[in-house]
Amino acid sequence: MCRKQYGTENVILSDIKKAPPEVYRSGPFVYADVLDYKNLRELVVNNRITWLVHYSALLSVVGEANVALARKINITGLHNVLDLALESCLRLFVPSTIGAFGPSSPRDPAPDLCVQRPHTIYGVSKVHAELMGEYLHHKYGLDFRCLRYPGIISANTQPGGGTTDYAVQIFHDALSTGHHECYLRADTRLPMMHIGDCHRATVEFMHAPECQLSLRTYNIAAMSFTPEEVSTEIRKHLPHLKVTYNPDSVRQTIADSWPVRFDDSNAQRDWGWKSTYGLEELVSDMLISVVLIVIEII
Ligand code: VAH
Repeated sequence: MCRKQYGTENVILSDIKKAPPEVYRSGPFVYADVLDYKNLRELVVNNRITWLVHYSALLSVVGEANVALARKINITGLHNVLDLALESCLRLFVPSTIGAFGPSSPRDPAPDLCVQRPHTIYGVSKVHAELMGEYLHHKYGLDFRCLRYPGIISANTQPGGGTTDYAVQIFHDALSTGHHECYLRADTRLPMMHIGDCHRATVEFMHAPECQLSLRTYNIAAMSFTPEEVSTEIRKHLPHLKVTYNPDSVRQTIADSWPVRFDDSNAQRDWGWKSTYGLEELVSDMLISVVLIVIEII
């Protein structure tokens, strides 16, 4: 979406590992390690970067399995990016998450401003990112912008060690084996969003005039569903889908500490946020997208 808006050659994707062929062929792709400040600075200076969109992080479940690495990537990596943004006068977008809330937060719905005492290193690091970004905005004028994403559902990404991964895997299972074993209880409701809405929200928010923003960090919402509800919607297309439930204590405990729904009224009022994918549209699009990926692979 950014490349449509700003031109392919003006948007550089980066990672510490090789990109899939279709990503590599889509435009500029470089190596960038958030723990290597010199590497980041060279990229910014050599390419006259103006916006930095910082997605590197260990997600909720994988972070709990490797707290030291999560702290390095999610906090030290973030500080490198914050320092570079100040040094090079960059505008900075950093995503936060429903994981930035905890069991003592209002859960249904969770507003933008409330108690945030998450019980994961992922959540703690994201609250830190929110607070550090807002501090540097108020003290030095850094154009820091942050959206709290729901669970993002995309056919093109492999589950990345998150608590919401089931909501991607179920589509692949429905089209391959016809059976999905869910690691959450059937009634576990979580905020979710189609990748198309996520990308559009991010670009629209980055574009929003500064004068319209009453906050630096906003919740964005689209839908909330349970494993049972998404399974029922998939069965409208694939009646044979069988789902068994085998709750995993780590992921169930994390999910039970997160908001059930987001209040995103500030994003709607300040910069006109409005989602376009509901559960029906998400399921239809995901099934088509996963089929197209399978066809491409064959
Ligand atoms: C996770 N998918 O499950 C991520 C996300 C909203 C949750 O941050 O950890």
